[in-house]
Amino acid sequence: MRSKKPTPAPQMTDRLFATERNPEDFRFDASVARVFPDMIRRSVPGYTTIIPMIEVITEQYVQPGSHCYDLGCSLGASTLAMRHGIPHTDCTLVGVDNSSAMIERCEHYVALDDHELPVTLRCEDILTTELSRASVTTLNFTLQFVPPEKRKDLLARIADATLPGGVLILSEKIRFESDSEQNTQTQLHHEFKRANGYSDLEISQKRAAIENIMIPETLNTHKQRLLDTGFNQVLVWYQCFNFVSMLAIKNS
Ligand code: GEK
Repeated sequence: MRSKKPTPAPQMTDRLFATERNPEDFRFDASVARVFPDMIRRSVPGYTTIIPMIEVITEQYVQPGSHCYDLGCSLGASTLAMRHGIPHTDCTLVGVDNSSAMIERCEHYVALDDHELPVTLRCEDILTTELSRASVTTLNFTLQFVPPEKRKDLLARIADATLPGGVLILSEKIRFESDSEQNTQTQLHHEFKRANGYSDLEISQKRAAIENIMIPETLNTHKQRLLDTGFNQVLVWYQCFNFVSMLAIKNS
């Protein structure tokens, strides 16, 4: 008898901040995991472009017999993009997230996907998860949730684990050196959210909930730290408003 494929989870609309709520820090719990695909698509400009490009970049840099990591994999959108970009059957693909609600749902999405490369999911902290022989590592909007003082050590660990010719795909919300550009780009981001159906109350409550746990840095800070920690070249391959994706390359 053929094993029964799981059915897709229904797509839930993000209404988490639609009504007035007590101020408390945002957490990646079950209520967030349930609406996450809708939340990230309507909140992050470029997300729906970045995900398929992660497949393209992975295909370009993956090396036979290497390990690929998606750090902060959430429900596995970036993990599955990487999976489809890996043509070698001797590679391993590992998704890591410290939210058990995310990992439980991610297992479901991975099972629904039809690619044959196995995916290992770890419910672990990316600051301590084991990394080695990496050709492609992805931090797709995850580093921004790591306390700033811990970011350098994490990036140094990733660079150390990266093989010659390997890469890190780093997507982040950034802030700008100039107050005027910061204000304009923030305004445009909020317009993007309004155009996607979020109300002013939802925008302001979400902003208050994440301001202590999501700390954006400037593009220069990111680039310099990637160079300082062991990558040799850093380029921006995508930007929309205050959302950027970089490619950090280690020399072969
Ligand atoms: C995507 N990459 O769909 N250790 C492990 N996981 C962490 C840590 C940590 N220290 N800190 C945060 N996370 C995904 C989207 S979401 C981005 C990534 C967003 C996890 C957290 O639990 C969450 O699932 C993810 O990083 C960030 O392409 O919500 O804007």
